Amino acid sequence: MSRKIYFAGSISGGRDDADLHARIIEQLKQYGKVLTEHVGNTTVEKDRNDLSDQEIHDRDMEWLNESDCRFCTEVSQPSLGVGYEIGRAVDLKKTILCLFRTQSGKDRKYRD
Ligand code: 6K6
Repeated sequence: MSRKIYFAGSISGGRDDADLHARIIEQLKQYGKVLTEHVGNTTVEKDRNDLSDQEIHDRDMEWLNESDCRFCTEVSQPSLGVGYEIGRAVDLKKTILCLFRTQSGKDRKYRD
């Protein structure tokens, strides 16, 4: 059975990295089924399918729960939702891989 991967990335936090997310998701597909392909979809807002915020949250948490100990995320674009999902993944004892683009310069913001 194929491994289930939960990929998280900023949506309301900003869609500047949507293309990058799509490329990461394409790569991740070599290793299993990515449950959250919509995160790389630039038309995610249109793909809402009339789900309420509560229904989106509950569906995402079900997917996070059933993912095979793998939670991947791109954190260069700060996002409350991704932060929340990282916290939930820690609680569920998932293996977490956070990717950060040093070229974004966002790590230097609070260092200097
Ligand atoms: C977005 C706007 C209108 O409709 C939508 C559809 N929204 C979402 N669908 C599925 N997952 C979502 C949606 N919005 C946020 N998420 C989850 O939160 C994703 O799993 C992302 O990893 C994370 C992004 O959080 P924000 O705070 O940047 O939105």
